[in-house]
Amino acid sequence: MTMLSFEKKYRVRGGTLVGGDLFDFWVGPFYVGFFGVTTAFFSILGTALIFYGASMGPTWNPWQINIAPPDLSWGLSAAPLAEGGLWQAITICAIGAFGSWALREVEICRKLGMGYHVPFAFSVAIGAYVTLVVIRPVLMGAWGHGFPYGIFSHLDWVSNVGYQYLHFHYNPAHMLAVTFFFTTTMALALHGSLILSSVNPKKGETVKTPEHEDTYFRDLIGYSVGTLGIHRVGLFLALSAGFWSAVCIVISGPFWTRSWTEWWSWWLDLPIWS
Ligand code: UQ2
Repeated sequence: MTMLSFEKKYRVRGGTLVGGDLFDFWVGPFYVGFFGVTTAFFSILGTALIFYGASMGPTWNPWQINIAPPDLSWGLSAAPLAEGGLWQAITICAIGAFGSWALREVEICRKLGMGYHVPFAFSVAIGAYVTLVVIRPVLMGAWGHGFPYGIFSHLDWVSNVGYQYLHFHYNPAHMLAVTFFFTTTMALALHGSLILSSVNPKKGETVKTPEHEDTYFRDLIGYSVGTLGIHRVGLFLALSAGFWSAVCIVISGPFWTRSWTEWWSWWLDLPIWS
């Protein structure tokens, strides 16, 4: 089916979660929907608030602009705009925009009769962000535990929080997260290179079949996970990276306050050594 006749077939009303037919239309290539409107609302408002926050600060240098969360002394209350309230409003806008985007993805899945894998995957990323700026700060009793919005300032935050636990690389959930990030890049490198090696031949050569891809890995390591399987592996690896990232930061503070190197003393404390 050509793209144009396919579009005619699927660009029909229905599948919306809220609003019925109200926003059930396209603008150029983009589906709008109720959540397209809320995405635009939250992202425009949030971006405007970031510019407002930057205008109150000492610099327009994009690397140095910083919008900080409230001081810890504000606890979990609403702070004045200039004292972290902007950070709170921007966080609400960010969650509103990310959530709206995910729900717009769901509506598009429903229109097309597809699975919800893409919005599910995006939700894991949203979950990691929400863990950083809502769940962990709430568990620790202050919005001031959220990370600041700024290129260098958020890097400083990561470094400082890491050193608070002496050696963050000893955090077992951090170890899992890092391992999944690296394995994700390896799997994508294997998959991307394998696909290009078979379906992007040089001039005059023919495109190879999936059997070539299977056989390549059977010859090399005695096993092929398969053309569908590699995408399952890839999704699992990528979602695991995000999931364990969220776990590794949410346990730091709420469930473990000392050095992460010290956590491993459970091993030395095993009764079998005595
Ligand atoms: C594969 C396959 C693909 C692939 C890749 C493999 C034909 C086009 C990359 C090889 C992958 C394996 C053996 C599993 C890797 C596992 C981890 C945890 C990295 O067999 O089928 O499809 O792209």
